[in-house]
Amino acid sequence: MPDFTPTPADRFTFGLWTVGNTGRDPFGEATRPVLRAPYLVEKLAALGAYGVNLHDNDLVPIDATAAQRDALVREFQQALSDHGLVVPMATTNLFSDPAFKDGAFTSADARVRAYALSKTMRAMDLGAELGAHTYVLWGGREGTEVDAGGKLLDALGWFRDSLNYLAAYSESQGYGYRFALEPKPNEPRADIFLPTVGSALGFIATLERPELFGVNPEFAHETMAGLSFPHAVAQAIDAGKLFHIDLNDQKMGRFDQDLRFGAENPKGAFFLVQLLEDSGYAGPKHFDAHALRTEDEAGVWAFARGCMRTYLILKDKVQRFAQDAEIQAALAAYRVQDAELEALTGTFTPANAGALKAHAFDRAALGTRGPGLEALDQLTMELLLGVR
Ligand code: XLS
Ligand code: MG
Ligand code: MG
Repeated sequence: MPDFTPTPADRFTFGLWTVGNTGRDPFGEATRPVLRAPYLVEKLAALGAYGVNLHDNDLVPIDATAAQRDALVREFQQALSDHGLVVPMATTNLFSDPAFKDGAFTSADARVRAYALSKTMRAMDLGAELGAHTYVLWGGREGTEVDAGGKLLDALGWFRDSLNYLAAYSESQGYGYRFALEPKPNEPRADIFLPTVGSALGFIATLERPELFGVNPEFAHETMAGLSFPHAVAQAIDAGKLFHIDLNDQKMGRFDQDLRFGAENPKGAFFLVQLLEDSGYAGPKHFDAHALRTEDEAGVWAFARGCMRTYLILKDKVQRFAQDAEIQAALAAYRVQDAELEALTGTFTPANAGALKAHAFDRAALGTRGPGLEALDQLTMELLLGVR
């Protein structure tokens, strides 16, 4: 039995804001004290994590002086090098400050849009200084509660202009960032722009440098929209756009919970891990989640260890699934091949189309065949429940 202890080779990352979460929610104050960034680095390294990610203001307070900023960055870099952690991803806090209450890149106020660009460029400088190559853009305040302002089309245009600007800045500085748009349907805004992975993929195609942009899908976000996370991730992989991933869990139809990975929907988590492993996703596996508000610091580390262990346990299940003869036989039986018809459907030619239209299909037989999904799914469940 493997012991499921993570190592940096597993490429697990956490945000400073995740293990540093103090338990504050819209109805209650913090339940845990603030833990400083160097301490979080030390603890994550001891647990076997690979890296740590951050928003600019997770490390540097928004009103810090240049000297304070430099001292905090130096201290953080020292902790990273002492404990062997890297910073693969950075992002900007464009949601906490009241200046962004009606949007950052999509604010109707040109001064706010300009401030958002300026703040993001400075946060990109910080990320580059720390070695990040992925830049996440989560538009938490890019949205509306009411559409009386009539800015829907303009907002998309302002958003596009900002992303084009930031990509050009990255290139001009030689940062080489790959940008990952993170969709979310709602919270904190009632309706956030680019609410799903599909919306973000469509928008990327309209940018000046689409090759620099991909997505950062989050389990909780697609689930909040009532959508399947594995389906969203599959579409991102298919488009060559899975630049990063935020792993956590979520009850459908609830407030944004950021639960421990696999805590609520282990079967969905299994199919997600299978997708990532089988498709050869090589990026970091980032846990964008936090310990329950009920927990003390011990609970925070139990949470972090739990995220990584669950991933490794599911990865082991993925291997067992691939080696299970009965499951593989059921999978093989599920797919029906037909060389003659596949020769006609592979490529359009007038001759193939003509032959296909003339072919006599046994429609009744197609409709009566049982594909065996009940048995296959039960085998999967038994494997997940540990009896195979
Ligand atoms: C919020 C988002 C946020 C982003 C980074 O729901 O998940 O944490 O990942 O700004
Ligand atoms: Mg989230
Ligand atoms: Mg996230």
